[in-house]
Amino acid sequence: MDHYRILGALGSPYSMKMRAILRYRRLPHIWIQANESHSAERAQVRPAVIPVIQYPDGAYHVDSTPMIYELEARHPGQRSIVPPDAGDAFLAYLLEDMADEWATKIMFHYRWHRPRDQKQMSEWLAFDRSTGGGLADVTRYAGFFRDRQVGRMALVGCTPENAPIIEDAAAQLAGMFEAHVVNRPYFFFGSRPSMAEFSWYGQFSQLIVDPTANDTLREIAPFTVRWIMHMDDLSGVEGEWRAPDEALPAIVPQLLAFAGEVYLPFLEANVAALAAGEETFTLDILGRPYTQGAFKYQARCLESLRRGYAELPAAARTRIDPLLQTAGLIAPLTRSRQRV
Ligand SMILES: N[C@@H](CCC(=O)N[C@@H](CS)C(=O)NCC(=O)O)C(=O)O
Repeated sequence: MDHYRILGALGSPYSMKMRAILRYRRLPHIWIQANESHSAERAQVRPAVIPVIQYPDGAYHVDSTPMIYELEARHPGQRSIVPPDAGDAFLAYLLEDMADEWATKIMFHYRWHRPRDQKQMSEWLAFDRSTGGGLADVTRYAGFFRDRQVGRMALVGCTPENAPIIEDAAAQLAGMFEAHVVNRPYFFFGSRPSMAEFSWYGQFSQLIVDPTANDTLREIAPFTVRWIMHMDDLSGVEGEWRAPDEALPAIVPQLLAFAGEVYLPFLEANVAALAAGEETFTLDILGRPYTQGAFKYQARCLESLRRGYAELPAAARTRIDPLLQTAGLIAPLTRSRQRV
């Protein structure tokens, strides 16, 4: 095989993220909407999530972040999405991780909180994977899927109690993007995209489809909506990474401040709960108490971020430390590990 095969779905933020990356990197690939007929292929690899990508050598892979780094190793120098500067590479990784692990709550909340969105999206996602059987089959699967997803909401913090916090966060983040995308370049680390923008694109790609999120975003951040559409196919972009003395756009410190205020405290509260053997944890987010279930996977996120920071060459660290300091990120990135 001379191409990658993406087994994904239009309703999957991580699938859209990976497709946009393969497009930008000009790596030959085909897009396959996953359905029942791919169960055997998908079973080749764990965890059971999408996208699953079959590489040209025939092997199956999952999990977007490791796949991003594998693709970097397999195609060095070909339209890389990891900034060559180690400091910027770390910032890109942190912002990528925050979109994957925290901004996904915004996606999940808007999709499954209100009956209007539950209905539309469960039916569309059922339609996407349908292999026949007519409307009855679509409706039957939609009902099953809707119940399953709505049943998972509390686990990931998308509860009615947290809803106002998540919607406030969405508005705050949308405001940052709206001020940013009207400038050129509208990327983070120069005139070419990094892994961070693709991760935000993945989550946002859903917010411009799901009815309530779409209405809201068009109202409060119309150019962000359009930027999301641009991000989908950047195969024609020929850009440069920023020069060392070139300032970062304001959105980078703003997103870092959000990480310092919300994401890292969230990760630390999660690890503390796991260490104490507690099933749920509560912390203050944007001035209100936020409660959710503790997650092992996200304890690994905190460890990886701390390791990434610890392994930075001294010069890179010196360059980005003032930014991290202002964002309140040095302490959470350097606190000694808690056992989980
Ligand atoms: N960390 C994974 C997450 C992938 C993921 O969570 N995919 C979702 C759909 S977007 C999924 O397949 N969930 C399993 C399910 O719904 O059964 C990645 O970055 O690729």
